[in-house]
Amino acid sequence: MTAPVEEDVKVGFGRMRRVEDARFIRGRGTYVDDVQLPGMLHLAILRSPYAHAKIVSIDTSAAEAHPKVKAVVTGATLDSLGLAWMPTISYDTQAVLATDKVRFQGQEVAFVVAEDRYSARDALELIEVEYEPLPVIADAKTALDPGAPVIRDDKEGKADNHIYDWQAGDKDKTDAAFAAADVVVSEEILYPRVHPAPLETCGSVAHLDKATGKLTVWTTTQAPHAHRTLYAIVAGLPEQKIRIISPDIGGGFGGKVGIYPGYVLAVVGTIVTGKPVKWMEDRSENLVSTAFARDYHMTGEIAATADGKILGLKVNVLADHGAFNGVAQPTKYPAGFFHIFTGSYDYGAAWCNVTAVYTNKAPGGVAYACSFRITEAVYLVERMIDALAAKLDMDPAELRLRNFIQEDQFPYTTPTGWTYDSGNYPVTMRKAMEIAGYEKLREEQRAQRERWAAGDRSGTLTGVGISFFTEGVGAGPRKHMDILGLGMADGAELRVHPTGKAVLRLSCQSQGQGHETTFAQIVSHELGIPTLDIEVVHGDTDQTPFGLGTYGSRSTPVSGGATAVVARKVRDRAKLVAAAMLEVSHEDLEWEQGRWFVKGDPEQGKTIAEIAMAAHGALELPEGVEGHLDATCVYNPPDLTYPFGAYIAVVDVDPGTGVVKVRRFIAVDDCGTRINPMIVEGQIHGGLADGIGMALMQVMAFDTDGNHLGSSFMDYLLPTSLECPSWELGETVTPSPHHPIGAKGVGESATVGSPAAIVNAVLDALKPWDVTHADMPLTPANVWSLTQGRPLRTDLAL
Ligand code: MCN
Ligand code: CUN
Repeated sequence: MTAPVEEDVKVGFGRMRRVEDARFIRGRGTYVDDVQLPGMLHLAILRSPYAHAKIVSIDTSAAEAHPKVKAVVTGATLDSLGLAWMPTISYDTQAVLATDKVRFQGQEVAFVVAEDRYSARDALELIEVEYEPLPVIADAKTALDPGAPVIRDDKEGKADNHIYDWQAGDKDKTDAAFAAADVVVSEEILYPRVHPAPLETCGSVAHLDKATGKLTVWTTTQAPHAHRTLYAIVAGLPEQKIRIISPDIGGGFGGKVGIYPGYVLAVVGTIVTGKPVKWMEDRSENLVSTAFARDYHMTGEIAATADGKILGLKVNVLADHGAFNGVAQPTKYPAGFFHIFTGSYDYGAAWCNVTAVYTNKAPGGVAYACSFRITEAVYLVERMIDALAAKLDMDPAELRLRNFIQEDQFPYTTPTGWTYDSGNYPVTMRKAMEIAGYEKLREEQRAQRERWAAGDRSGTLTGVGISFFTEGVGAGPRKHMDILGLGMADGAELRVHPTGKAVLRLSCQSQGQGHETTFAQIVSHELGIPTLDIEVVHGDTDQTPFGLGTYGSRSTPVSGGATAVVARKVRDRAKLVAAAMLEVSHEDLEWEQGRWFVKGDPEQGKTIAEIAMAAHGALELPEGVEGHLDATCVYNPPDLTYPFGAYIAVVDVDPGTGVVKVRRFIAVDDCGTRINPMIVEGQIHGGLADGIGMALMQVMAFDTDGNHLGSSFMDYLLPTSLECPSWELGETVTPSPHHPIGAKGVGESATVGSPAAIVNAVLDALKPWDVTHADMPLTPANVWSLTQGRPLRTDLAL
């Protein structure tokens, strides 16, 4: 249903092909690994084979004797410099190189810098480490057992593996709602550990110029300014002497938000050797050690009346954070925005408790298209709604429609205190049902079940699954949201050159989302300058204003706001200059896209290009009006924006083999004003594919010794086009009332919303066996086992 791009829109919003693709499809992008500097050395990291073990001794002498090795550094060396531990963005600490013991398989133990990548790797083999294995916590459920081995005994006085307990909502009110309910349904729901697995792994090229004292780091980061400040704080380097360049990035998906030991080691490498040093992870390193997502063990309880009016929701979460708490969340919210778990429904009471624990697994980044844990929250509530529908024997679409927050209730404050900006959920839901042909699908299913009941069990069973999500994206506001004290506002800077061409400098950083196109489109929309005449500069701290970067789909809500506001500042300045040019009062001027003209006399006007030239020229300007048209702005968003959508998955399940095929996927998204509908659809396509991956294929599994069972793409499966149907997209447009152009973020919507639809669909297909529960990933083996030993119901009407 995606319309082809017949003709690119030239000015403002609309479909146009991405300007950055001109270099990407020609293989002319510049990624970190493309950076080559004279005399550059290569760094490789020795990683722990054990999940938990004491380091008895390390002998580096053979590695040091390797002819091409320039340096070998261990935790002990870093310790002597006070750099063995670094703070994480969640106010924890993390070992840069292990000193006392290793705490997860793949942890950084030592590094080698050598003349080439291969010699560095070879030399790793020459380092002798003696380990003394310790008992392992590989299952979060055992982390708090009495007598469990204490993983973080580096922390003074720490006698258990508890990280935090955190609550939201009103417990008493929720208990009262439950007491008054006709039905209560509870479910244990696991959101398994998954990995963002971007095309480009993580890496850095660090260069400390001894002559100038300037440290330049080309690095795979989604947040260059935040990295600069954190390097300054952690390493004690003067911030003006640090330049972070985040060049073209081959996918981030949240995995490139945090600061990993490898990044820090590249900096240590250049300091130690005096040469530029490159560190680039290989695929296994990326999978084993860098960023995880989810790992939420959730117990949900939902209360309702007999006719399906929801009264309350309770959730208890056990969160597995791995060996170091490195999860990126705004400081006030240790469990991110999980407590937007009440979903898209109107009921008065909700409560959640999140208990986080340490385990012997890799620590997390923000990780994987999550808008700070909303992925888990949406999955939970959408599974709970289906469980309730099954209990009440109600159609899951009907149950949702009966409980939606209504249009006139917006802005709507949830029972956990979040204010949704705008929405019209029933319309979006009905649109998805219409595209799906919902009633017809149910008829098809009924006929199929009758046929099975009558004994003809050939072919597959159809399942139809729904998920309706509301996300909260666009962190700040800065007063409420910060990371390590840095507020979440974004800067933008706009220069309009004498010839009317413009350069926009942004604090956010694209990892493939098409910012060079869409942010130019925002300026174009506001000023009428053709989009292709606007250059977007981002990803270089020396060239762009401060801001906290790209994640939580915050670029459009925050930097997009900054861009619209800065363009409006330019437009206001242009008005004064135009008034001087036309020798009229500025109050007599009116704007149309691209020009100011005299009210009632449209012939009398000046285009932005004419005004730009005059603003740089010798024209006499009115008192107080500066020359030029350049402007800057810092945008502090008043609140999050709340995109939403209705997803319907149609699956064919073969109960004999357990194979699930996603036959159709209908996604109706509402992200407010769409700047570039083609890019929005591309974001949704990617997220839906991700959803199939998580629902059906992906899991980071460990054995009881904490050995990682998915260190290559042979074991950790990614979805391909073969698993994806031809997506059927629809849209509704409900602008955000508090965003300058009414846009909400969309970059994570489909990843957040889609897994529940697929799981709900598979369970729907298996309804004849009364299967009501399954955990992701729904691999053939998992699905097959769900029906084993269960009688097939033959009385089933839907
Ligand atoms: N857009 C639009 N109209 C809207 C909303 C967005 O045209 N109403 C456009 C934007 O201008 C931008 C794109 O859609 O070009 C995504 O915008 P937004 O929703 O603001 O998200 P961000 O740009 O902040 O991107 C971050 C988001 C996140 S957090 C993850 S994770 C993810 C995602 O984007 N990682 C991605 N999509 C990704 N896409 C690619 N190709 N690579 C990743 O790593
Ligand atoms: Cu949570 S993944 Mo995205 O926010 O970079």
